[in-house]
Amino acid sequence: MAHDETEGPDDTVGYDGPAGGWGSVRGISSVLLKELDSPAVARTLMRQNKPGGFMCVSCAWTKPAHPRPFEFCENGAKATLWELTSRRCAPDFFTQHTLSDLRGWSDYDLEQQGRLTHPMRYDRDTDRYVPCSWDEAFTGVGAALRSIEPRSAVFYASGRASLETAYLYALFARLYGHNNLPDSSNMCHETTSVALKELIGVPVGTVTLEDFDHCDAIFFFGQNTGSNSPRFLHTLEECVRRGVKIVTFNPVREKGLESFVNPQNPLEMLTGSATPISTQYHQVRPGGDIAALTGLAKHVLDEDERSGGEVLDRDFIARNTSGFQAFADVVRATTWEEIEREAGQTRAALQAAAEVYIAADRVIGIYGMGLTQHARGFDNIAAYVSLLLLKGNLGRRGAGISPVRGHSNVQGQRTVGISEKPELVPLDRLADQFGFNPPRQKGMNTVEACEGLLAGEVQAFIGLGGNFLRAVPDSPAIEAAWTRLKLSVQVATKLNRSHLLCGEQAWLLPCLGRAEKDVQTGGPQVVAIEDSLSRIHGSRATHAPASESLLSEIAIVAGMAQATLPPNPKVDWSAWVSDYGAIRDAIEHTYPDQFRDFNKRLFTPGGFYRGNAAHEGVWKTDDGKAHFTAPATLSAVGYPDEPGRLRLITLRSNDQFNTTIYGLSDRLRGVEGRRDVLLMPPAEIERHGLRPGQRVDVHGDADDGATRKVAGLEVVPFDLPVGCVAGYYPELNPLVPLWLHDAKSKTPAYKSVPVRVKASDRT
Ligand SMILES: Nc1nc2c(c(=O)[nH]1)N[C@H]1C(S)=C(S)[C@@H](COP(=O)(O)OP(=O)(O)OC[C@H]3O[C@@H](n4cnc5c(=O)[nH]c(N)nc54)[C@H](O)[C@@H]3O)O[C@H]1N2
Ligand SMILES: Nc1nc2c(c(=O)[nH]1)N[C@H]1C(S)=C(S)[C@@H](COP(=O)(O)OP(=O)(O)OC[C@H]3O[C@@H](n4cnc5c(=O)[nH]c(N)nc54)[C@H](O)[C@@H]3O)O[C@H]1N2
Ligand SMILES: [Mo]
Repeated sequence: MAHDETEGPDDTVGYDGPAGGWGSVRGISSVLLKELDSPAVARTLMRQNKPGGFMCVSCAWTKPAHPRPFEFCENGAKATLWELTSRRCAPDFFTQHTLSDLRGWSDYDLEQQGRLTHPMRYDRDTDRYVPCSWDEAFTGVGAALRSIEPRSAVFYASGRASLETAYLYALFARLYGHNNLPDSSNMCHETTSVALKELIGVPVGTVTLEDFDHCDAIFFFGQNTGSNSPRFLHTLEECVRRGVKIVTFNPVREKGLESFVNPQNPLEMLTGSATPISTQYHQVRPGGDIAALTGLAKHVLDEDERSGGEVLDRDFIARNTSGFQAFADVVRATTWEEIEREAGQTRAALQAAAEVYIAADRVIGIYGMGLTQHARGFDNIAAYVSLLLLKGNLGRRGAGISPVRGHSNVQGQRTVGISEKPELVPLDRLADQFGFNPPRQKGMNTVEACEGLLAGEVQAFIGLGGNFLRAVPDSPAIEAAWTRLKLSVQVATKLNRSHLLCGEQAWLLPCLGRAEKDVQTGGPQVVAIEDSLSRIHGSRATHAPASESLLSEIAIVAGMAQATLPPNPKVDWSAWVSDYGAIRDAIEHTYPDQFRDFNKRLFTPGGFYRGNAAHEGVWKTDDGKAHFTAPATLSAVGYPDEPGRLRLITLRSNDQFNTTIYGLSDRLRGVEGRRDVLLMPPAEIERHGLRPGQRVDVHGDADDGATRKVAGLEVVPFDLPVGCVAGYYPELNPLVPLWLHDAKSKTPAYKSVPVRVKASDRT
C-alpha cells in the first residue's frame, strides 16, 4: 500500500508529525545523503542564501540580511545536492541508449543519470545523441535560425536562469526579430502579473520581509509553504509567536500550514514540540475561492453596517480606490446559499474567518497556485484584492498582498525583458541603446506557443532550461506536434523528457548550474537574481563545475546569438561573456530606476529593493486608483458541475521540484513509495463503488469531444472535499485541456481539471 503507517481522519492517509523537525532532516538524507560526503558540497550548503554566498536554485522566497546558521531548508538542500551530484550523464550513456528507448523511462530515472557533460547533436540515422563541439552547435543553431522566419521561432525560459542570462536571451530574441518569449511564469504566476498590474498597478507582490514584523493577521490561499517555500515557515513561526492569527483556505490540509518544528531549534527538535501555524483551516472546494472571499467581504460589509461604519476604512476607500459601490452592491446581493454552495464552506465558518480579518489592524494576503491556476484565476485575485482594500490593507506597513513565486528567478526574468508583451518592455530604450528596431508585434506565451506547435506555425524552439513538454497541458498532443519542428535546442543541466523528442535538427547543450564556479577571461563571475519580495541578490559560486566541457548559460546564449545575428557595433557579446558586470551595466542603462548602481549594490545583505509603487500607496493603474472588482462569477473553474464530474487538483509532492522528481516520498501527506496514485475523499470512493488500493482510470471530462486518459492509478483515501480528487503533476498533465486556462492571463487551469473516475480494466 502506498502510504505511511499514520492515518488521518476517516481512515484517510495522512502524516501525524509536523512539518520541519527530524522528518525534514531524514527527508534530505534518504535521497541524497551520499552527496553530503563531499566536504565541498557541505561547504556550498553552508554558504547557501547568505550574503556574498550562492543563492538557492529552489524556491524564490527572500534571503534575509541576517541569515540563520543554516539558511536552507530540506527542499533547498535537495535542490543543491541534486545539482552537485557526483553522477554524470556522459556521451557513453547515449551510445548505449536510443532516444526511442529512453522515451520509455520515467522522469525520475532520466534525471538520476546525473549531470550532462558534453554538447550533443541529435543523429537521426542512429536515433542517438552524439557529442559535438560548441562551435559546431552554435554554427548549426545559427544557420537553422537564419533559414526561417524569426516570428516562427519560440525562445522559452524556465525561471531559473540569472538576470544577466535572461536579459541577454530577451535581447537575442528581439535583435533576431520576435517577442516569442514564453516563460514558465506563463504556467504559474502570470495570473498575478496580469491581475495585480491591472488592479493595483504593479505586476508583483507589495509586501516586504519587514511587513511581517508588523502584521496582525495573515490569510493564506492555495500555497503550500511546507513543501514549496519552507524557509518562509521561519517567518510564519515568528509571526505566530507574536500572536499573529493565520487563516488558511486550502482543499488539502497541508502539514506545513498546520504546525512546524524548527529544525534549527535544538529545544524544539529534542522535545518534538511544534508551533501550530494556522489558527483556522478551511478546506475550501477547489475553485471555490471567489465565493469564499466574497463571503468574507459580505460579512465585513454587514458588520460595518451593523456597527454604524466602524469596520471599513472609508477614508482609504475614498482616496485610493475606484469601483467600491458597484462591488459592495453585488456582494450584498449575493446570497449566502450561493456562497456556501460554491465555496463548500458554511456561512458560520466564513464569518469566523471574516472576524479575524475585521479584528486585525494590519493584514497580509498570501497566495500561490491554488488561486492562479484556474480558468477564473484573475477573478480569484481580484476578489482577494477587493477584500484587502475594504480595510486599507494595501500600500501600508504590515499589510499587503504577497504572491509566493515559484522558480528562484522567475520574477526577475520578467523584470529584465523576458516577456511576450511588448508594452511591458522599454523597447524605445533598447532601440536607442543597441541601435536596432525591436519587433513590436505581441509574441506567444506558453499556451499560444503550444497552439502554434499544434498548428505547425512554430518552426524552431529553444528551451533555456525547463522541461516544456512535461510541464504544459495536453502534453501527449504537444509531444506529437514537436517532431515537426525544424530546430529544437535545449540548454540544460540534467536529462529530461523534453530532450527526447527532437526537431529535424536538435541540440542538447549542457550548462553550469548556479552553484558552480564560473570563470571567464575577465576572471571569476557572479550573477544576480530577484526574489519573491522584489529584492535583488548577487550569487557567488565556488563549487567545481561538473565537467570541463560545460559553458555558462550566458556563454551559450551569446554563442547562439553571435552565430545567428549580423555584427552590430553596439552589441558586444564577447565583452559581455568575459565580464558579467558589463551586462549589469547594460541592464542598469535599460532600467535606470530599478537597477541604479547595480554593480555597486549587488551584494547588499538581504538584497537591494527594486522598489514597488503600490507598497508606497501609489497606484499606477489606468485611473490612478486601486480597483475593487464586482464578482462576475463565484466559481473559478469555468465549467458547470455535472453528475459524476470531479475536479482534479494536480499537486507537487514534497519530493519533487516541478518535473524533477527527487524521490517517491510525499512525507508531509503520508504518501510513500509511489506517485501513480489518485487521492480521493472516502465519500467519493464509496459513491463510485471503489475501494482503497483499487486501480482506476481517470478520464478527462471537458466538453470538447477529445479523449484524455491516465490509466491504472491506485486509489488512496485522502481528506479532501467531496467532488474533488487529487494527484501528481506532471504525470497527470495529459488530462489538462490546453484551452482551459485563465481567461485573461492564459495560465493553465491545473488546479481544477474536469475528470471522471472509473475502475480500471488493469488489475
Ligand atoms: N520543493 C519544491 N519547491 C517548489 C516547487 C516544487 O515543485 N518543489 N515549485 C516551485 C514553483 S515553480 C512554484 S510555482 C511554487 C508552487 O508552490 P505553490 O503555490 O504552493 O503550488 P502547488 O503546490 O502547486 O499548490 C499550492 C496549494 O494550492 C492548493 N489548492 C489547489 N487548488 C486550490 C483551490 O482551488 N483553492 C485553494 N485555496 N487552494 C488550492 C493545493 O492543495 C496546494 O496546497 O513552488 C516553487 N517551489
Ligand atoms: N499539472 C500541472 N502542471 C504544471 C504545474 C502544476 O502545478 N500542475 N505547475 C506549472 C508551473 S508553476 C511551472 S513553473 C512549470 C515548470 O516548468 P519548467 O520550468 O519548464 O520545468 P522544470 O521542471 O522546473 O525544469 C526542470 C529542468 O530544468 C533543467 N535545469 C535545472 N537547472 C537548470 C539550470 O540551472 N539551467 C538550465 N539551463 N537548466 C536547468 C533541468 O534539465 C531540469 O530537468 O510547470 C507547470 N506545469
Ligand atoms: Mo512555477
